[in-house]
Amino acid sequence: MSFRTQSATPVAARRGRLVAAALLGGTAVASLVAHGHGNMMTSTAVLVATSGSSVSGTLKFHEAQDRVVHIRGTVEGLAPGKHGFHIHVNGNCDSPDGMSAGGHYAPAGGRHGAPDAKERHMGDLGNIVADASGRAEVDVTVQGITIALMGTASVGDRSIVIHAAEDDFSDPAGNSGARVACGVIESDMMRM
Ligand SMILES: [Cu+2]
Ligand SMILES: [Zn+2]
Repeated sequence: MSFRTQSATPVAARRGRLVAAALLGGTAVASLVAHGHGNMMTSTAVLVATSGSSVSGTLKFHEAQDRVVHIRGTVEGLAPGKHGFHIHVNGNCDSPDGMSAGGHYAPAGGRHGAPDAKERHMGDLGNIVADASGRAEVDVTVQGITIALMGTASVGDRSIVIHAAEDDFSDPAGNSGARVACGVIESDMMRM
């Protein structure tokens, strides 16, 4: 967890700038950020392969109700079978091994767990399942997070990481192995 501490300052600064940009970016954007009109809020994570991996994909985040986020998309280039996937704390996929994304997003703490477990990190999403051709369809609904850039459970400008192995839900990180792809969760409003 020392890594998270080291990276906290620059990431916090970047988040602050993004929020400021959102608030200054015009009436429509400011109103969406301030009021969190759920059905208008979408984000996208473009998954980029880490070094030695050929995993790619795109995940769309849609917050239809406040703090109910639907994540949908396709991931390709995987080994067949289950792969852990989580929201990680830093919106930074720059390092070749994906470690720049930091640890699991866990603003309320807790032990690592299954998505439906009583105790879990907020970013614990379970596993995706790749078919024989290495393709996984992702279609999950996550309660208790928001894609808004502000708030105590904001996953905006954080990252989503796909792992080489199955998440077995053991603490601290589910034994899910190397990071094979990483994507920053970016608001679609910021991309326009
Ligand atoms: Cu992870
Ligand atoms: Zn976790």
